[in-house]
Amino acid sequence: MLVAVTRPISPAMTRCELTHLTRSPIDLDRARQQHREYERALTEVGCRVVTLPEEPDLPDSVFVEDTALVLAECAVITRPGAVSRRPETTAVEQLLAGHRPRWRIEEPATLDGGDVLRVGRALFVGLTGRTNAAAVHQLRDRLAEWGYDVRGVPVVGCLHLKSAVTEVAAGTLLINPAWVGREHFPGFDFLEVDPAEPAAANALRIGDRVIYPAEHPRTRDRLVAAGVEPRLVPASEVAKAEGGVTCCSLVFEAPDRPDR
Ligand code: CIR
Repeated sequence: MLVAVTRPISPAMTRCELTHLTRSPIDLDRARQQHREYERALTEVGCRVVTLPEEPDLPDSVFVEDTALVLAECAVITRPGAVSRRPETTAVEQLLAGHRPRWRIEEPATLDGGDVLRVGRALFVGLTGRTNAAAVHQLRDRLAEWGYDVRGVPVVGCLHLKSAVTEVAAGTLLINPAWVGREHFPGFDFLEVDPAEPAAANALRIGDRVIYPAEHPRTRDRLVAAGVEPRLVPASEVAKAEGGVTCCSLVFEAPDRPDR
């Protein structure tokens, strides 16, 4: 079955890292309500939600996606680009120890999971303020034995590759072409975000379902017109921390073991 690892909103979230946005007040109660709704959506689309303990001193710890990349064959523990986020990997690595052989991204490489878009055996890796070329090389070297094709992709204007592009249906990418070029994804079909909603390219596809923020109605209409009926979730508070729907879970196949 599919497991979705999540972590609660930290009480320190108001001190989160910010790169492209100016700080605006995060309503922690509302953020927690929205996170519960997100977890309900994960359950609805077929995941068993496993929640790690809260991290009161790690402001960005709800964004578990950035701490690991879980593939069928192994789990890659990242070395997050923001120094404040590096301690987040410890609890995630412990949990993943029960599921996959693990290896770590090592200095001088930095990698945030939000920069990795996996489509089949292709791993598109955003070159951003958080993820560098050394990480692309380490991924390529370590994953070649399983046939992964690891490609570095330049990204400008946003935090992570998956802020700019995600897969919303087999072979179809939802993209903001101002932040990442289509030419890096040969053979795909594209759906562009509405120009009034630049942050609307982050969708979470699980099986044939798509979890999508309720705050981007124009792009949602484009998805629906293209035959994608998203499960909407309110995500206004994580958006103030430059997070979206992919960032708040790590989803992977695991045997059905109710104990973990
Ligand atoms: C950060 O700057 O690291 C957090 N405030 C937001 C991380 C969002 N993660 C993601 O898009 N994968």
